[in-house]
Amino acid sequence: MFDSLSDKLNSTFDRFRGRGTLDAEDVAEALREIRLALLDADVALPVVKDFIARVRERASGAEVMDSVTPGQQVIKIVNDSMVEALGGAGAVPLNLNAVAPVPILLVGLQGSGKTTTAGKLALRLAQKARKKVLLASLDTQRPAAQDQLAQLATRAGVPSLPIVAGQTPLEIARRALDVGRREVYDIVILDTAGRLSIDQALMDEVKSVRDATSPAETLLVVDAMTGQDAVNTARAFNEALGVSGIVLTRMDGDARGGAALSMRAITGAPIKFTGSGEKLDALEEFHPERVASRILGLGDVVGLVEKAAETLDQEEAEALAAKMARGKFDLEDYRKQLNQISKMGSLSSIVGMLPGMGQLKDQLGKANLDSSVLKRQVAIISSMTKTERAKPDILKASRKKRIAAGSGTSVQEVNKLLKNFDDISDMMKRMQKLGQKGLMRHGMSALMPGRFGGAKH
Ligand SMILES: Nc1nc2c(ncn2[C@@H]2O[C@H](COP(=O)(O)OP(=O)(O)OP(=O)(O)O)[C@@H](O)[C@H]2O)c(=O)[nH]1
Ligand SMILES: [Mg+2]
Repeated sequence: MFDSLSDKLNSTFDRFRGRGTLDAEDVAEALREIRLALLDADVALPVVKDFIARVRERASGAEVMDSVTPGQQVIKIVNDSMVEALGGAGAVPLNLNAVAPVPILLVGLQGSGKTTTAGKLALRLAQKARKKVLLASLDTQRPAAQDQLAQLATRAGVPSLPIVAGQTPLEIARRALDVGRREVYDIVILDTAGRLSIDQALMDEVKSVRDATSPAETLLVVDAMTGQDAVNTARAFNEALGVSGIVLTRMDGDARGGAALSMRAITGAPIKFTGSGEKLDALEEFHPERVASRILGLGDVVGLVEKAAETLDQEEAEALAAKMARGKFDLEDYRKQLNQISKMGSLSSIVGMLPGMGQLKDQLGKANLDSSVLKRQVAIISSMTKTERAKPDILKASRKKRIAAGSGTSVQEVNKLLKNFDDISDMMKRMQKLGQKGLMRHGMSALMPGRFGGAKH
């Protein structure tokens, strides 16, 4: 599906990959090539423009890390931007938070794959999620449409609503929910009729069904092979109806992939599933990061840059730990530590590297330093002069007032930060004195000043 796009991007990246230096001209050239590749893959023009602008902005602002080449770094930026365009990290699951039987409504143009998708979803929900699913066809347009769904239901091993000749779609929908309630189904999947093009009659019919059933999901089924048209269809349905998610079918075909890339940006609705064949098990959750790595074929580089970023953090943390262990630890170090901690989302990163500090780590973890507190502390230190950071002893009332004002905090908060810092410095000094042997003999309790030793803090 994404083969051609993938090939083109890769030949651009190949030239890039090993380069030691990159100037603005190189990046501009690469962006031109990426732009052409995306347009050629049928990605909608505004989406391409946004994408390129985003990559350009990030590439110009990015700090280059030592252990990766600038080319690799740009490739990583392209990857991240692509993940975003596809909807951000992680699949968006079906929303089933509603009173059972939860109605799921499938809409879309003729032949887009609604009925097949209904069968696929029923199979998935019955087998993987162990739900009791009822399939109902509201398609009174095409002769034998209801039979088609009944047969799919049999293949999926899921019951379907008995066919009553002459009922309108709305009547069938109501009956489906009645049966769903009476027979205690978890989910009722409603398959609607398609039209050759978006017309008022189709929209009115679907709207009346939607209003009568209040579906938890209104899934738009679109054929990825229709390229730019798929996006226009999605936009029209979304404007008329409001869709909660998109199922992109025929991803197994030789479509150029643009629809997948444009869909989220144009409609705002997440792609929830993709269909990749006629068989009932050919339905996949849509994971933007996996799709991006399929398109870019860059798993290696992305992993490498992520690792480098981690190592950078790791190296900084180790340098800090060494300083702490030597008892040389000033407010500047403390600020770095706070930054590290807020980046890693855990308090224990640095302390955890010191030998035998597991217990303290736990206690620190419990001290409720949430990220806003961390940010305020960093702001306070940032408002100090270099000298003040190195020699906190000189911080008297007037300086504290200035720092509080500069960081948008209070003198009280400045004092609290200094107290925290003192406690940590104290702990460092104790550790110094005890040395490794003392630590083993006395255990962690020898280290604990009031703040970290007691249950309260
Ligand atoms: N290759 C491939 N074929 C698919 C996929 N999904 C559906 N089809 C085929 O596309 C054709 C039309 O699918 P349907 O599910 O009947 O489409 P529909 O939207 O219900 O069509 P109408 O009810 O007529 O509007 C069938 O032959 C399906 O087997 C897919 O993901 N890949
Ligand atoms: Mg159908």
